[in-house]
Amino acid sequence: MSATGIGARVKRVEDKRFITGKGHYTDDVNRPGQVHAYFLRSPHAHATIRSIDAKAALEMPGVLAVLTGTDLAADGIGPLPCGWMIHSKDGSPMKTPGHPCLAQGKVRYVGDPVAVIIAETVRQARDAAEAVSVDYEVLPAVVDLATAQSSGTLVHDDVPRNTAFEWEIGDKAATEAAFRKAHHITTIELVNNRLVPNAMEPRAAVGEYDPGSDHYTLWTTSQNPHVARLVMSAFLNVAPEHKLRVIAPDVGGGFGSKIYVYPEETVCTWASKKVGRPVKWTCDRTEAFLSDAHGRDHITRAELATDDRGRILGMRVKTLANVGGYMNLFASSVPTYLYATLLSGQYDIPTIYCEVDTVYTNTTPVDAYRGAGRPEATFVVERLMEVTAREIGVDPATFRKRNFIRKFPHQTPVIMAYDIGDYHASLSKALELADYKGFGKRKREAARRGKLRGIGFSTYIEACGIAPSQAVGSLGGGVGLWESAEVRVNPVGTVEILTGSHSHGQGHETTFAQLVADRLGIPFENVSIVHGDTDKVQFGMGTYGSRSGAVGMSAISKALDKVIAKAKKIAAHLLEASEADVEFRNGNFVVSGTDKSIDWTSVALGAYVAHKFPTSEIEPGLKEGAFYDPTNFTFPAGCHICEIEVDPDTGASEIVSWVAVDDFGTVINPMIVEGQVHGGIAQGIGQALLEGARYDESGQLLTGSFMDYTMPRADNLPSFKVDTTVTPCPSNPLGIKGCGEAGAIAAPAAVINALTDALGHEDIAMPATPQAIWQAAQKSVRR
Ligand code: MCN
Repeated sequence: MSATGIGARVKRVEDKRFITGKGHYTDDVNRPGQVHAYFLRSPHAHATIRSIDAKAALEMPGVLAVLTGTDLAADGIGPLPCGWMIHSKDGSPMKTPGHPCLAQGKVRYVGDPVAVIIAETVRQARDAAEAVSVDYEVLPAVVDLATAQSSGTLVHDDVPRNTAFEWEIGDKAATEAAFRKAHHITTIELVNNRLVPNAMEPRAAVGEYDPGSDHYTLWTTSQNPHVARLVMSAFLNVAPEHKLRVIAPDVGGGFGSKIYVYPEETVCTWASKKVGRPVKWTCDRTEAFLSDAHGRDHITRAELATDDRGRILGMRVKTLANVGGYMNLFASSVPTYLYATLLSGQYDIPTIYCEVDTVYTNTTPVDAYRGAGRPEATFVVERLMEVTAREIGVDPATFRKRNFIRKFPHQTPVIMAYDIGDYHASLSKALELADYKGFGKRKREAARRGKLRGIGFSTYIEACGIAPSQAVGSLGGGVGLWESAEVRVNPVGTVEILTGSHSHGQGHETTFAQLVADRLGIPFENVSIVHGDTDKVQFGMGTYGSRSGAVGMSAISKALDKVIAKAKKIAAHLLEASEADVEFRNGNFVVSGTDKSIDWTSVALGAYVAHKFPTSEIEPGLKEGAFYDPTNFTFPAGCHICEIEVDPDTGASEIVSWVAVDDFGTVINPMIVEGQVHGGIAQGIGQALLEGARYDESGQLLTGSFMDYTMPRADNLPSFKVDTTVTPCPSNPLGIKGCGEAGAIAAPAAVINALTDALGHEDIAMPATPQAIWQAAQKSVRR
């Protein structure tokens, strides 16, 4: 392995600019003549807008315009789309009333944008917003997910029971039959708490219209600028599409929350033409709490049927999923195909039946957040495994081992066909690293100090690199799931990679360059990665579902194959040898069995000088592109073990040890992968112990700032012990499985399983705050 090749711990090249304050984010973009947007948002969760009076605001200093939903409608701009069509079990299509960029007639959550004020400065726009008079008729709000379907109030008048769809997967009759045969049935009820994404950089946009060329440019904090352009150009009526250029410069984290086309960036683009000036908007943290799509928010009842030898016979799950006030772009796929299809976990479960009712409430829209459906599935499965093991009196590790899938490929009863894995290997390694055998001793020692100590497992699976396009399309996904790449070799042999993937913290500039340097045998520094600009990269599907390694890098690999094939032809002419005799090794084209060779740089130059090969047969230059559509998802899996100590007198908890053994197939950069795992675990621990969005009965977000919404900090986290096992993924040429979400998927179940173990199996909901732990500890002591 070279010092910068595949498998090397190369330091992230992008970090130099990030940690020295030299990153270039959307808020750093300032255009000549730029003005500022401020969004007036609804203070009510549910209300009819009787009228909006902007006269006074329009007369205030610096104000150029106050635009509302009526102006959007007058320009023929329709609602934001939803990208994934789900059908209910009765065959009816999901109910997706439009999501207007600025409210039309009604507001449906606190923070719903009602008007945009455009002014010379942000302050002037903000001041003017106070002078806009909106006459609301406040309506009762639907806030509680559990009762939303039976509420007398409708979030959307044309959606009965506030239910977007009632979906099912699996074989109901076979599952019922399995439960009838069961020796033991475990039943759990759980809530997967609503989370606020809180990327470090809030969303931002600068829209600019150039009347000379009739072109728009939008700088924005997007994870997938090409999809944003496609969607936005369609409903902003920008035609042809290329008259809108979308640039996502450095983006400071997304975690899924920046996949969608939101109202604000769309409005800035549209408004730039209306006011004839570039329009800038930067979200503040309070707005972000209200307007970034939230994550999770499920209520689930789940049952597991086992036989008298502790083998799983079947699983039954009923989930209520909250989508908030509107159906966001991917919101319908998250609680369905990204959730229920993973309920088999790592286990050989003969039959599963799952129903999902997806429900509107007067709350911020909910969509994908790191893991998107897969943490919710893992939480259901791994809590069921834990509770069942206790109820049937089997050690939780043994119970898992007994039910692991052993043979691959494995067809689960819920669509997914797992290609490869070795779940025994990751569990065994994790048990060793966690010194599971010594746990009893540590628990007794903790008890002597008055502490309750528990250990919890999460043997999770996830599906990344969502694919293939045809399969996803047949399930209602309105997008292709391939990725594109172009390899441009310059005459001096340096290489530019244009990729449709987007990096917003995952280190693509490093790992993608490692792949290229490794394949071409050129210095790592001679490779640069271009992404995030629709005028530079022709098209791409962007980044979500931990797909950039498996899908994005595979597209690069495919384009590299083509470049090498062409370079070989040119090299053969330069070497005056037959192409069949030329081999490409370590950056040199070598005539087999001789010492004749020519290096990469000379061939690159030769391709452009083009004197020594017939240009009628071989075109000059060296540049190739590829689209890569994988044949399957990748299925990363692993075992996380959490050990926790609880002080029963105060409810304080401390995670004292964390072991993670993950299988990400071939690892390109172990240091980056470890960083991804650390970050994901931190977010998962945040969900389990600290974070939770809460609304009051009227739909006001009570946890709307960092004073009330607790993010994990370094002192909440232990030092993680991370390791890997490797089963190379067969569905892409590099053998890569995604790693970007694994920690967030695995961690919540490991924490809660450890806590319930510490608390004498007293159930506890997330976030398990000190108060909740203290109450559970008191119950446990009384029992
Ligand atoms: N990698 C590797 N070897 C592997 C797999 C991946 O070296 N076997 C490298 C990749 O080359 C890439 C990184 O690890 O540099 C993550 O790769 P991958 O798992 O393919 O995930 P993506 O790059 O597609 O990133 C998306 C994923 C998701 S879905 C969320 S959510 C998330 C995450 O990554 N959001 C993040 N990690 C994040 N990290 C940061 N800092 N910020 C976010 O917003």
